[in-house]
Amino acid sequence: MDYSKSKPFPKDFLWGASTSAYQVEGAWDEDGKGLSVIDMGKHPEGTSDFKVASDHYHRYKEDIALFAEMGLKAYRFSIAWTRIYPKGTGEINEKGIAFYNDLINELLSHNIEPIVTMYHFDLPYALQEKGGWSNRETIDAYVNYAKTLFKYFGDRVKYWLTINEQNMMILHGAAIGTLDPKIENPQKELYQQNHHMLLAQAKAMKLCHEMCPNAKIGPAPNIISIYPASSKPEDIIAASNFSSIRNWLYLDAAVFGRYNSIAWSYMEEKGYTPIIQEGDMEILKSGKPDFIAFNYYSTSTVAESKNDPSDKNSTGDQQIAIGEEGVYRGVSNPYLEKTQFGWEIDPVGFRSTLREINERYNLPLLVTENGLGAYDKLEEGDVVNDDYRIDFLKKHIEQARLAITDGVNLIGYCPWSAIDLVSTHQGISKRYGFIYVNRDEFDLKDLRRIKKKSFYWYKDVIESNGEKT
Ligand code: BGP
Repeated sequence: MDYSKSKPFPKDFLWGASTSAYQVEGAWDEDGKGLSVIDMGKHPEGTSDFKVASDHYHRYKEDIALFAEMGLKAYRFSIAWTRIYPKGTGEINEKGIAFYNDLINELLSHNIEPIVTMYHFDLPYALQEKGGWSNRETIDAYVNYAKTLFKYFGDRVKYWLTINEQNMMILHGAAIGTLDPKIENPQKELYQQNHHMLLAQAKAMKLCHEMCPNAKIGPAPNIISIYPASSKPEDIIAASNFSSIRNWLYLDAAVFGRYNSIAWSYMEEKGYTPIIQEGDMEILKSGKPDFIAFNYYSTSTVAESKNDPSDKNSTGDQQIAIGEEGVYRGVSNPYLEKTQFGWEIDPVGFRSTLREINERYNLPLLVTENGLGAYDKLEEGDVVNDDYRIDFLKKHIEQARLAITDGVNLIGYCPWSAIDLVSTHQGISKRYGFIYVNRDEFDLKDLRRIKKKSFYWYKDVIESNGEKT
């Protein structure tokens, strides 16, 4: 399609940017905050922990002023469950409520729409000690937490996201730091946890509609097109297998309240099917999302399984396709370049992903993450020339516009990340932000904020409603 003939971005398009609490806030044990599984996790050698992160907890006003200067219409952030309920449930921590009240009010005073992720990887450790998502009581704890969020913030927050990247927690929990190391046979247990998360999500969506009739709520998995390595029929089946296991399992459950049949037969074959209690399927059906939020970084390309253990070429990274014996085998795509961290760059795949989700669910779509992790260099005079990031985002925005022209109801685009923050497992050196934070892995320096070249570029994009990229 000819880009010049494509439709414009809608007038009220939510040009935004994203962060998550534990990666940006710091203040890990301040003002009554409890410990999360992330606080208790190990960090790969040479990478920072999350104790100070970007110190956003203390500098949110300065940061929001910068977001406003950039012209953001929306800011997608997560609430740390452990600031609201230090033990996951029980007593509310008023200081946590106060912090997010202030943050939300600050955003609104700058006309920035808050988009709130209720849970972004940081499960309260007190719940983990009682079995985490393996324990059905965690469903109740999550619903109780959701109720508190709707009660205190529902008068001002119109967009809610239930769970960030549930699919990545199931498939790559060890890499992102959410997998409980005590679980011996993780796969089967993880699908039981997955079932519980799906129930918690459905209940929260229903509750949101009851308590905040003007708000909208949706899931936020990581969804990507899966390409077959060739036109060989077995490769096509492998791609379909992986897509069902990685993508559609999560969205079919969220939207239709049922398990995807290919994913279910996969779980049966492997012995991973969860125990489903009476009434569970009704609960799943009772939660209806108003939109689908999703994170997109790259596509995956897969070939038929070789049916031997060499298929298990796990790299421990959430965006690099692994394989599974008898199911599929991840291969690299010869047509795509890679980032400095080995993630394939595929703007056209972004359009294809948007089209696929739209065709399957026919719901409004909101992109809650997309971006380029790179080793940025702070040059003399406080300059960061991140032209590679501009190039990456520009190409994705152009493809998003083509998807809109294809008929996709895309309501917003929130790249990762609004400001530099600590990556899930690759430290602060893997930067994504429009705003540079002056610190290294272990030297916190002065943590001062510096506008990157991409900051000025994104400001122009927003100002022109996507006409100028
Ligand atoms: C997603 C997560 C984010 C974020 C991003 C980039 O999986 O939702 O929390 O970190 O990926 O990943 P990374 O930090 O590993 O580069």
